Amino acid sequence: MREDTTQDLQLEVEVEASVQMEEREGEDGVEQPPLCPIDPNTQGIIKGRDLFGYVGIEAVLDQMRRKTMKAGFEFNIMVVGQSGLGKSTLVNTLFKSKVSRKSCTPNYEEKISKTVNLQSICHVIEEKGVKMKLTVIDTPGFGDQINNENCWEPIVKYVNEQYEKYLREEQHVNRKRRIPDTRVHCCVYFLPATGHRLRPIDVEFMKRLGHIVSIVPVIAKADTLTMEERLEFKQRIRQDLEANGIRVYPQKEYDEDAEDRILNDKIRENIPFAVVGTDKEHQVNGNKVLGRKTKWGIIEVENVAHCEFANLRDLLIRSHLQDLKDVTHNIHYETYRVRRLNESNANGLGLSALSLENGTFDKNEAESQL
Ligand SMILES: Nc1nc2c(ncn2[C@@H]2O[C@H](COP(=O)(O)OP(=O)(O)OP(=O)(O)O)[C@@H](O)[C@H]2O)c(=O)[nH]1
Ligand SMILES: [Mg+2]
Repeated sequence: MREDTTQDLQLEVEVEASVQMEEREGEDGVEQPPLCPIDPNTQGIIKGRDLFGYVGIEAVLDQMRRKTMKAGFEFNIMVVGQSGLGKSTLVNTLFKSKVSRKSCTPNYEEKISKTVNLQSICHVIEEKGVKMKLTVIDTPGFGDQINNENCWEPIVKYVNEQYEKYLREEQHVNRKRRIPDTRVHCCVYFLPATGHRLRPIDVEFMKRLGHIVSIVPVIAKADTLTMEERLEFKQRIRQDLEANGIRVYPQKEYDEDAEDRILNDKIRENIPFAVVGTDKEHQVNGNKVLGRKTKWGIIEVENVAHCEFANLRDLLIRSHLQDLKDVTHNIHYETYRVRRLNESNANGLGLSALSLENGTFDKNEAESQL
């Protein structure tokens, strides 16, 4: 009891002293030496029961957490690559794997067939009260046509269309409080495990995509590679990516600090992830595991000793989800926005219709939305 009174008194003295200091400073505009010496060890940090100085800034984190939990996350991944590399299978693996096993039970029992249209698969996943709307955009594979020239166009068009949608929403006079985000936050690009190096078509495709979206390359059907082949192939792909100036995620120039750099360097040393996909579950030691059953054993998809699917999933969801969203918003979308607004300023009009290369809005639709 006595202790408290003494402390209160002390606090009062401190407050009074600081008021006096302010007054003294203001008297003739010349800075005066402080009346009482400042303890160099505390340096103005508010400690313990100094409730007079407590503002509650740290509680902002709780506020942000509560708001984000209520609002939930939206995260959109796109899978791209040659036909038959296992894109649709990997999408199923992702939804069937630990990311969602508890919270959704997708009915994918029917056989996966060739993807002919771009399609979105969406699930709301909930873990410890945090909701995430995970959308995976499955795309038809390329490489089936005799002429594969411009096979990247539908993908580039789709990505840009989502930016355009967002931009138009942002420019509405009565815009929504929360603009639905359909922008592609990450593009998982599938490379065949059978080659020696990056193929010209992959170089061309990734070069174009790398300017508009974050690309995470993966080696598909990695169960066909031995451990040595896998290491060697990964290294060669990294060399080729660098030699061709292909920008893949996480990019060095967007590392925010030394801590980021250390974490991202590890990922950069490990890409492309060698993945295996499946939509089947098998019994291993009494546990149900996602795996591919072969004559010589079961390849466990979520086992890091077998393949790098779990590393890919951790990168996309556990460690870099927010960063992928930030890079999409602050870099890719921003580049798109600036270009579109410059174009329309140059025309002296509002947002003009998109050219084919950018998207598909026709002029009437564009005007009616403005
Ligand atoms: N060995 C092996 N086979 C796989 C793997 N993933 C998928 N497959 C098989 O590859 C075949 C094609 O798989 P899909 O998932 O349809 O391939 P896709 O890339 O979606 O093909 P498109 O829709 O034509 O673009 C199927 O028979 C799958 O069972 C894998 O990791 N390893
Ligand atoms: Mg498919």
